[in-house]
Amino acid sequence: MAKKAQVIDGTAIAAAMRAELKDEAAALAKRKIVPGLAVVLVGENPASQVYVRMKKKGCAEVGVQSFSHQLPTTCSEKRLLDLIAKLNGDPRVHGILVQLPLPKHIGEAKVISAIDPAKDVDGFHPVNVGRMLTGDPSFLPCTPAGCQALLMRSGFNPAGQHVVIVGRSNIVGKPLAAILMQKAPGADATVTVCHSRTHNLAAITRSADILIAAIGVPGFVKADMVRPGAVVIDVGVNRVDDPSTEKGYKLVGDVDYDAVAKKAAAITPVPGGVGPMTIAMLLKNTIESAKNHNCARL
Ligand code: L34
Repeated sequence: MAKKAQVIDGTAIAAAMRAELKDEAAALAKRKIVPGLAVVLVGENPASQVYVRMKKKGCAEVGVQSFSHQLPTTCSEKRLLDLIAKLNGDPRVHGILVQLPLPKHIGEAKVISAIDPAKDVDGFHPVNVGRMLTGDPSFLPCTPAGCQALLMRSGFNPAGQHVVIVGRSNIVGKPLAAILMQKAPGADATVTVCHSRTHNLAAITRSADILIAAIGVPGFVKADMVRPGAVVIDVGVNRVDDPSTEKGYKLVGDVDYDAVAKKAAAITPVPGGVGPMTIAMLLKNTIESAKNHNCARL
């Protein structure tokens, strides 16, 4: 009988991180420094509403002050850019988060570029993307940084390992490749990035020591794509209809979980895997930013 994979508990690891961050925020509070995060949500995307609520809850738990800004779907690009300019100049705000996706009529790249790179706790500003690639200090995007922290804290150091990433988005696949290939502790991996146009995908994913699914297709990674004993990180958070649940949907990852769990050495669940880590990393970046903005007082 096949052994079951170790389940990597993102909920527990993120809770441990938040406890550490709470201590850090308390130490800052003694010096009258309160880390502040502005959370900007445009429109009413139901998944975004859930994530934003969880971010604000995380702030409250660790002692980060959150400033909520909810704008209507019809809000003009100019209005959003004006808000960002105001937040850039607000000394209480150390981090600015504009939840993505934005409505179609608003230019995402333009909005991200308007955020002060020193307050860009998502690590999406081109300056921070460049610094990440060269290995200079920068805010790392929260989901990829969360994957790295999840691996390290569960004892799977990627150093020297073949990491195969399925997905090449700007918020997960590309930055994760940059982070894990870096010459640095917690990195030093050999990274392959696959995507929807990759030939012989299963042959490549089967060569992975660590397989990371971030393609946004429910159950995309099947058991025959996984090497026995591999570590599998599932970044996907997909809502699929399920009338038997109270909400009418359930969350599933990009991995065919039950089948893959019989083959992998370790696997992250959805929910309760990478998602909570994303939020913990956002809080970490915000506290880091508060320190950077107050270095003269520390
Ligand atoms: N600007 N936009 C910006 N920054 C981000 O870092 C994000 N992302 C992604 C979408 N847009 C963004 C998030 O916050 C995805 N994302 C995110 C955050 C948290 C969770 C999932 C995605 C999460 O905590 N998921 C829970 C389940 C939540 C539920 O019940 O729906 C989990 O356990 O996976």
